[in-house]
Amino acid sequence: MRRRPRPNHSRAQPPFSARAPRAHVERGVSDRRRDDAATPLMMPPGGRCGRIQRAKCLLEIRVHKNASRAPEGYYTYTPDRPVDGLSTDNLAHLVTMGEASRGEAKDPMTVIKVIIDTDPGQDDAIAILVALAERERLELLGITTVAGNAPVEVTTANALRILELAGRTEIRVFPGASRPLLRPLVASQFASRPDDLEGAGLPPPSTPPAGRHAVNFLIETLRSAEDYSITICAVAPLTNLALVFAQAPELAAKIERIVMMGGARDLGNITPAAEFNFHVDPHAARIILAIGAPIVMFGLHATHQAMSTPERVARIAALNTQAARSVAGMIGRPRPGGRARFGADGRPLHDLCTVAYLLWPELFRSRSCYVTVETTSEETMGRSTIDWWGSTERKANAEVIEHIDAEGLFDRMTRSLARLR
Ligand SMILES: [Ca+2]
Repeated sequence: MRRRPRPNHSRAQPPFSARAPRAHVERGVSDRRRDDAATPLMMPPGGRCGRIQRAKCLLEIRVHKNASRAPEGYYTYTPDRPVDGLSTDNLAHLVTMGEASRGEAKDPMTVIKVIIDTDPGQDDAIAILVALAERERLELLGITTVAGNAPVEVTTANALRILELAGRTEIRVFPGASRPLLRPLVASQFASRPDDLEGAGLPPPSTPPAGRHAVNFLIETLRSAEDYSITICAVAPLTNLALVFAQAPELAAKIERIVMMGGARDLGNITPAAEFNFHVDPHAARIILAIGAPIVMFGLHATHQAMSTPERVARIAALNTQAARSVAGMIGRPRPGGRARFGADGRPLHDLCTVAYLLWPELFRSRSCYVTVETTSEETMGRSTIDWWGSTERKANAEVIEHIDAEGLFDRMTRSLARLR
């Protein structure tokens, strides 16, 4: 599809009311183009739809007959930033300005181009496997690794082992940053493990990593991409991405969205205040939250809903494929203290949520919030500050996931894994 020129709102009167009510994201609106193309968003006279992500010009809006000044029909619009409360009057204004155009309903099913930035990690591994299983919908351009769960040499080897498990060694793994931007790599319960794919039963990799650094791969890939065309699943400390956007901030325009696992609305896991990924590289997290690209954030308050209970693990194990045996072997191991911490036996599959969000957005509910990260206090280092109630009145910079349909998530994830060998 040919891309529309980016509308220039700086010269025009902003078409959206600054007083538009702060609204929760209508579930799936930004992904309607992929998942619900046959049912365009209906906008009644005087109606208003929810928040719309900056996205490719694939959002379809059907306006009812007699709806304000905009004639009945389908429209496409390419917002250059997330907007709240698109109304029929706004739409009429956009049509007048030539920024929205009337067209026919069409099937805009597209393949999502994805890079996974990761530090495998068992839940990273499962996220990668599901992405590989859904190759018709996700085009995995490459995997970039970073120090986090383990040193980068180990996370790189683990990424290669996962690709070999799935028989997808044509996908390259690009080793990235070996330490956070400003702080030493945190020695944690995670980093102290020699092999964080314990239970997977995987041999050392036989394929080598790519000879290019992750940051160079990311910059070159983004630079040659169309605007708003690349999605990044960021499931590790954000060091690589911070280095990319520090070097080339203009590349934020190439990002369709960054779906990240990081932060917490409630308690931390690596410290009382902070979640592991944000704590390991808080400065990188702070940089990424400010680059201006659409961000979807999975904090611990959300990912703790994605629990691999014994029943769910048993359903995966019953697939009895190579991949399923590895997954069940990793997440079926007893987790001491799991029930006390999470309210259920098992472990949360944090990173899986990011890939699942791209595939099945209807399973998630979110809220638009301003989010930043603490970088000065040692006691709360890496704490995510989420303006849940809008008390600062600062412009939202992230869709913060609030609720996950966990049963739906595990059903679909199990079906995906069944497609692997
Ligand atoms: Ca991870």
